[in-house]
Amino acid sequence: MDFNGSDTRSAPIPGPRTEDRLPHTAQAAVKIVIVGGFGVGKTTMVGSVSDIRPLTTEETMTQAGIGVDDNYGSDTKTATTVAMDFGRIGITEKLVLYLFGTPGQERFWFLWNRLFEGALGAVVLVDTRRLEVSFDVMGRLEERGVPFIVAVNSFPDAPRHPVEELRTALDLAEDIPIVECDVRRRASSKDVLLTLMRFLHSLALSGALV
Ligand SMILES: Nc1nc2c(ncn2[C@@H]2O[C@H](COP(=O)(O)OP(=O)(O)OP(=O)(O)O)[C@@H](O)[C@H]2O)c(=O)[nH]1
Ligand SMILES: [Mg+2]
Repeated sequence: MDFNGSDTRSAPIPGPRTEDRLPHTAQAAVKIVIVGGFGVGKTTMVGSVSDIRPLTTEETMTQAGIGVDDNYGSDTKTATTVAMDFGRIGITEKLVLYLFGTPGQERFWFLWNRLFEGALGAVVLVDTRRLEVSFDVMGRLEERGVPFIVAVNSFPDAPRHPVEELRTALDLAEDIPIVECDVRRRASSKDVLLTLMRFLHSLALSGALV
């Protein structure tokens, strides 16, 4: 890149790629956040379900992070989100969701409140090996008045619990949906988003969504 300010011949800034343009049928767009603890699969979910190439802010986890960063599962995980993930999916011809994945490392949690601003709803991604992180996550969403559903990302070596046991363990209200998913699969991630949209719709109908 040429940083010489006197050079007026620099290449024009490229416009949006054709495939990134909003479909002309789109009439409404809503913001959804994907939130959860370290390494639960937020970036994977945004990447698997997005219609456009997702924007990610992943940094390689290095020796420098030892003792500072969480390291659960880091034998297989080499990168972590430091700001956010961004993607987009058309749920119907008219409705488009903008997806914002949050960073999971505790030292970046201060960014969450900004990411929650203007969000219509959230997906709390849960790993059953580390349920305790979810309390912080759900507490923050409740404080901000962002309705959420819980999606259990089923890692192969994670313990399986019946949904009602999970509901009790997470101290979740009866009406909050809990779904199982494999965020590596687009269809599974899309099902999670559809569940959230149905939940938000039912809240709107009951007058609980203001
Ligand atoms: N086996 C299995 N691996 C998964 C699944 N979902 C994600 N992974 C893997 O688990 C790792 C964690 O995924 P990420 O998407 O980076 O998790 P994250 O929540 O964005 O992580 P942070 O941004 O660091 O908090 C990646 O190596 C994924 O390939 C799953 O459902 N099953
Ligand atoms: Mg991530």
